[in-house]
Amino acid sequence: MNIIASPQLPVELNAPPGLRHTRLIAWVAEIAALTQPDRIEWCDGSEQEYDRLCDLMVRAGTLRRLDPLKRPNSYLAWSDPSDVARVEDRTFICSENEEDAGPTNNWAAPEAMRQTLAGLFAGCMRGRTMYVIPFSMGPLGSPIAHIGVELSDSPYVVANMRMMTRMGSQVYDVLGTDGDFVPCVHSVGKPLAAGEADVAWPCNDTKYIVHYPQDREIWSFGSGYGGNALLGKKCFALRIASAMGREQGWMAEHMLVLGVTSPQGKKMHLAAAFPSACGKTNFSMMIPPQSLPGWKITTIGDDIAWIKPGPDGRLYAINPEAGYFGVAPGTNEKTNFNCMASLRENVIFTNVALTDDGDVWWEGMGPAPAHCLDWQGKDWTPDSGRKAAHPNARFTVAAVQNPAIDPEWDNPDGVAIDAFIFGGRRSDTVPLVTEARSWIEGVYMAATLGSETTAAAAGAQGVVRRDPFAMLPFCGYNMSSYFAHWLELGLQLQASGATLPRIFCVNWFQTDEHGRFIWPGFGENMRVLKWMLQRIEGTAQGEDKLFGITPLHGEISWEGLDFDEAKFDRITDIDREAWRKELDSHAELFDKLAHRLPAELPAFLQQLRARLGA
Ligand code: TSX
Ligand code: MN
Repeated sequence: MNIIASPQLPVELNAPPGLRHTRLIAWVAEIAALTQPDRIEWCDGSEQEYDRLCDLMVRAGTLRRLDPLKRPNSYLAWSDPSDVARVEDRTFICSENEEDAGPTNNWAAPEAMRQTLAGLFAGCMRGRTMYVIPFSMGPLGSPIAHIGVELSDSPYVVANMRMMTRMGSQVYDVLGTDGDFVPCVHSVGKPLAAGEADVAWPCNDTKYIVHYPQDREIWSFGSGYGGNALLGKKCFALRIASAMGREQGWMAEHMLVLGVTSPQGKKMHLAAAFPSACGKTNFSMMIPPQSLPGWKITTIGDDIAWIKPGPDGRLYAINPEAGYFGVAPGTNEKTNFNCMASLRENVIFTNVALTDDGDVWWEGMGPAPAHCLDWQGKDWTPDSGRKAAHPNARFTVAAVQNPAIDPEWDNPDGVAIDAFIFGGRRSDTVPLVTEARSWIEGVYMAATLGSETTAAAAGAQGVVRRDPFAMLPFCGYNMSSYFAHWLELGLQLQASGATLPRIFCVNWFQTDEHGRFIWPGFGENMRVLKWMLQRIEGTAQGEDKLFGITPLHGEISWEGLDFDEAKFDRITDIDREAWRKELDSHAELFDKLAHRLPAELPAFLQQLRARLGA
C-alpha cells in the first residue's frame, strides 16, 4: 500500500515496494489524478522490460522488427507524417519575467500556461498506461549529474529513454527519500475512449513543449517525436540545465566532447559546438587518416556537454546522455564508419525506409535498393521522385556500441577540457581555423556563430543564420545573459589563476567558384586538430589576423594529402570586403540582443571595425 491516497485516483499507484521518496510518489499520484491513465507502470530499466515493451509496440504496429540476421534486435518506427521534428514555434520558456526568456525564445506567462496545460492534460492518458521513467543525466551519482523523472504515456519514449539515459531502479537509490529531480510530464495527447482502437503513432495537432526554468519543470503535449518527447535531452539537458548552470556556476552546452591522443600517448579533450547539418556526430567519431599514424580520436559525447569547474579551477565535462539519437540520412561507412559500426544491432530506427529483405535504408547510406517501403510505408523505387527516408530520420543506439567510445566517457568526474571549438557551415568569409587570442575574443566568436541553411532545413538555401554557441533553440533563458554568464565564469576562473580552455573557430565548408568544397573535411580534419594541440602545447606559432590566429601553411601536416599552398591561403585568408559585411551582420545580431548584452561584445566589434578600417 502507498502512503498517499487520492480520492480522484481511479488507478492503483503501484509504487515499487522499496521506494520511500514521498514527494515523488505524491507527484505521480497528482499527475495520474489529472491525466487519468488506465494503468501506472514504474519502469525498472531492465532488458526484460525493454523487450516486453518492444513486443507490445510490434503488436500495436508502432514498431516493425527488422531481420534478425541483418539487423539483430532492432526495430523500425514510422511516425505520423505530421510529427517528424522538434517544434520550435510550439516551444515555450515560462519564466516569471518575459525579459528572462529574452528575444530568442517564445515566452508565455507561467500561470496562464499552467491553466492551458491543466486543460490539455485533464484525462489525456485515458485508455493508456502512464510509465514512470526515472533517469540520470550523467553517470549515476556523479557530482556533475542530475536526476529527472518523466511520466509518459508512450512506450516508444520508454524504450528510447532506456538507451539515451541511465534509466531504471538504480535512480531511486540515488534519489533516496528526498533527492532532487526534474519532473517531466509527457503525453502524446490522444486519449482512447473505451474500446477505441489505437493508431500506430498517436499524437495531437495541438503541441506544447513547455519549460519552467525557475521551478525546473517540463511539460510536453501532443508529440511523440525526438526532442519533443525524450525530455532528458534538449528540454532538460539543455534548456532547464542551462538555467540551472547560470544559477549554480556551471555550463550546459550543445557540444560534442572528444578525446585526441597523440602518437606519443598524450591525450587532450575538446568540446565542440556546431549548429545542425555540420556533421557533429561525424566529428565526434572521426577516424584520423592513415597518413597521420598513431593519432586516435575517442568519443565522450556527440551532442551535449555539462561542464563544471573542478577543484583545480579547470573545466570538467561529462556527457549527460548515454546514447546517440542521430540523423541517419548522409551517414555511411565513409562519412562515419564508427557510427555505422554502432548501428549493427540493438537499434531503434525512426522514419528510415524498410528494404524488401527486412533491413533499413536511407539516402546517402549506399546504393539505393530497387524497391523498398518509404518512411510512410509506401512503395518506393529510385525513380519515384521522392525521398525514401525522411530527411530528419533518426537512429537511437546506446553509446557503448561505438567502437571509438572513450574509456573515460562514463567517468563521474568528467574529463578536463583543453579547448572549445565553435564551427559553422559557411561557403565563404570564415577561415578554416582561427584561435581566439583571449577569452573575450573567443566568446565573441561563439556569440556571432553563423551557419548557412541547407536543403534539409526549411526556407531559402545559402542564407547565414546566426546561431550563438549553437544554442539558439536550446538556451533556457535570455541569450544575452547567457553571453554574460560565459564571460563571467571564464574571467572569474582566469582571475583565480586557473588555466582556461583555448577557444577555436572552424569552418570545413568553404566552396570554390564551382560550388565545390575546398577542404576535404571528415578524417582530414585531424590535421586541424593536430595544429590546435600544438598551439596548446606552445609548439605552433601561427599568424595574427584580423580575427584570431591562423596556422602558417608549414605548421599543418600535409603528408598523404594533395592540398597546395594556394588552396590553403584561399581558405585561411581574410577577405576584408567580406568581413566588413560580416561585421555589419554581427551588429544586426547585437541590436536584436541589445537588452542585457554584455558591453564587451559591442566593444570588441568596434575594435574589429577599427582594425579593418572603415
Ligand atoms: O560531417 C562532416 N564533416 C565533419 C566530419 C568529421 N560533413 C558532413 C556534413 C553534413 C552533415 C562534411 N561535409 C565535412 C566534414 O568535415 N566536410 C564536408 C564537405 C565535403 C563534402 C564532400 C567531400 C568533401 C567535403 N568530398 C567528397 O564528396 C569526395
Ligand atoms: Mn543537437
